[in-house]
Amino acid sequence: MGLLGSKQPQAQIVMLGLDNAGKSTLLYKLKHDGSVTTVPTIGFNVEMMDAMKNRRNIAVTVWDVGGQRGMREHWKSFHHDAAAVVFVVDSSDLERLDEARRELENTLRSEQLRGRPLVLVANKQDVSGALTVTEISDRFNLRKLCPDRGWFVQPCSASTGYGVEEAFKRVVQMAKLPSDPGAMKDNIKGTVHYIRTNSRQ
Ligand SMILES: Nc1nc2c(ncn2[C@@H]2O[C@H](COP(=O)(O)OP(=O)(O)OP(=O)(O)O)[C@@H](O)[C@H]2O)c(=O)[nH]1
Ligand SMILES: [Mg+2]
Repeated sequence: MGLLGSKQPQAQIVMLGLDNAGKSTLLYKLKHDGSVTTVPTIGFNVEMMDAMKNRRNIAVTVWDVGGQRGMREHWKSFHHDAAAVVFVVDSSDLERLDEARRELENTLRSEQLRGRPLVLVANKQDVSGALTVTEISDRFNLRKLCPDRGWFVQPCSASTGYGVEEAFKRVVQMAKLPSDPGAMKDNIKGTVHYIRTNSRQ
């Protein structure tokens, strides 16, 4: 049966992070299991994949959005309907960790992403001197940053493939599908908030 005619659940995953973090490399490693030469993403890449969640086959759409400074104002256009957020960090780029943290903080402030789980991918673990998962969690202060959403930090090397499948499985496992009670509650809350805010104007 084709996708349109089926009741197959869908999950939209939005993948964000600074330029050069390794998002596109990760996407294509996951999709094609090959090494690819990437160029900085202007706009976005999108891929669809099948996955299992709660013993059901689901269709996952992964949006890989360019991370250059000029692209970041467009990130919010991809928040709508996201079942989970993947934020990719270059764990070896110590100079830009604060910049990455600030962008993650901005992203998580989004009303549309309220309650959506976060998988922070600590990428480039193959580079010597890369921060460990514990160091990344501390530097991003994730415990404080994510009081009201599930979060997980996945060590990864998009180049070698280390942690790539695990990252995807984790995202799928944590993603909130529209049929999840938690997601429904968040949707309802979001809608009520929207109506209240707009009826005051
Ligand atoms: N050593 C190493 N290099 C990586 C890894 N992942 C990505 N890279 C390299 O990092 C550079 C940037 O990778 P991209 O995947 O294009 O980065 P991006 O996050 O998509 O960047 P934008 O599209 O500009 O947002 C490329 O030269 C990749 O080969 C990794 O795990 N280890
Ligand atoms: Mg890219």
